[in-house]
This record gives sequence, structure tokens and C-alpha cells, in this order.
Amino acid sequence: FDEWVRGGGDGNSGFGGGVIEEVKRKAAYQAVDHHITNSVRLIGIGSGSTIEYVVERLLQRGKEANANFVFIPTSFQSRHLIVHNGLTLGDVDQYPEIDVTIDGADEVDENLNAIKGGGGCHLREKVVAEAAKKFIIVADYRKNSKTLGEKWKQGIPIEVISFAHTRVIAELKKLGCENPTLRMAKAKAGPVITDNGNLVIDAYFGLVNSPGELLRKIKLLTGVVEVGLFVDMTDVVYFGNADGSVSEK
Ligand code: ABF
Repeated sequence: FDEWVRGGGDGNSGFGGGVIEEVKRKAAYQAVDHHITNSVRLIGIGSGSTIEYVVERLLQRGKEANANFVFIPTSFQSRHLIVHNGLTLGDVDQYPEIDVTIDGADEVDENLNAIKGGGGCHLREKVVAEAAKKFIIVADYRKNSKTLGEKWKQGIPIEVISFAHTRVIAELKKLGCENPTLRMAKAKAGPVITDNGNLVIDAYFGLVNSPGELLRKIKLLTGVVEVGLFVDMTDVVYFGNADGSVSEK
């Protein structure tokens, strides 16, 4: 993998050694082993660092075994991962209905609702997740919580058009978010720009007891393109636990 792909997409963790990486790898491998079988053909590939282990597992099967699959990306990073590793690239325009999508997450609650978009890719991730008959999340134990907002304190990622970002920030305050923040690039030279040419606001609402309700309110704000709340979408989550085991939720 190129170095930028290793760290790319997630913005919160890197590709390397250590317990976290090991359990991310185990969760990803299990998801692949259980769901990428000969009965599927069209596969959505999410973004972030855990997804790299999904691709790693697929590559272990060899070229021939992957020849019948078509992979649909959810971001620039994910597209690069598919192409760079010689997998067959598809497009959601070609395949608006796909078999299975595997993606990472920033936090998952007890009802399998998720916060996504720490890497700024949640718009395309949601399109490809919705296109799939089965949507699977792979993550490590740090993302496993009872209620959203318990562990992911950076806020709910909200993709907005540039023209409306100050207006949306004002409206998010009215909805109860104290400090909605325009996401800046690491070098602080300017804002993060998504694959779609938009901006991202991170809005922390504390514990989110009704994610569906909050999603609807934010989505109705003019200028909002997509919200990183994935509600009632996930079929199964594979968590890599601190003790090295993998649990299905
Ligand atoms: C994507 O990458 C995102 O929706 C989420 O923000 C992030 C998770 O990354 P990682 O697997 O690196 O924790 O799935």
C-alpha cells in the first residue's frame, strides 16, 4: 500500500502494529470469511484503515478467487485501494444494487446505528451502504458503545456545501449543538474538502438517544448534503475485542 493510503480516509488511526491493529485485522478477516463467498459478486468497499485489512484478506485468496467479484468504492481512498491491488473496479452507476458492503465506523450503538464520516467519506459510504442487500461494519472495541456520543466526542460529521456552511453552523446551534466546528485540514491551511468538493462540519450533540430524529432534523437544514448518522442500516458488526477475540453484534 502507498503510505498515504495506509493512513488515509479515517483521520483517527493508522495502519501499523499493536493490539488495536491486530484486532481490527481479525474483525476484518472474519467479515470477509463469513460474507464474501461465491454467492456474492458485487461488493462495496468502505473507507478508513480497517477496510485495508478487508482487502488484505481478499488478496490472500489469490487473483483467481477474486476474478468474479466487482468492487464498488466509497471514496477516493477506497477506489485507489481497489485499483492499486488489481481488483475489478465497478461503479454505483453501473450497479445501483449490490450484494454486500463492508465498511468501518467511528462508533456503533447497541441498535447498530453508527456514526461515520471521521474520514469525511460518509456521503458516498451511505450511497454504497444503501445500495447493498447486506451492510456490514468492521471495527475495534473502541467503537463499541451503548449510545452514540458516548465514545466519539469529535461530533457527528455533516457534509455541507461551502456556500451554506456558516448558515448551517448557526442552525446546528439552534438544534442544541454548542460548538459545531468546520473541519480544518491537518496543516490548518484551509478546510477539509470532501471527494464531492464540499466541506465538513463536526457537531457534537452529547449522547444521541434518538439518532433517527436527529438525523432527520439535520438533514432538513438547507445546504446539508449528508449526515454521518447511519440509522437502521447495519445488518451485522464485527468488533475486534481487547482480548483478541471477535464478537458479532
Ligand atoms: C470510514 O472510516 C468512516 O466512516 C469512519 O469515519 C472511518 C473509520 O476508520 P477506521 O477503520 O480507520 O477507524 O469507515
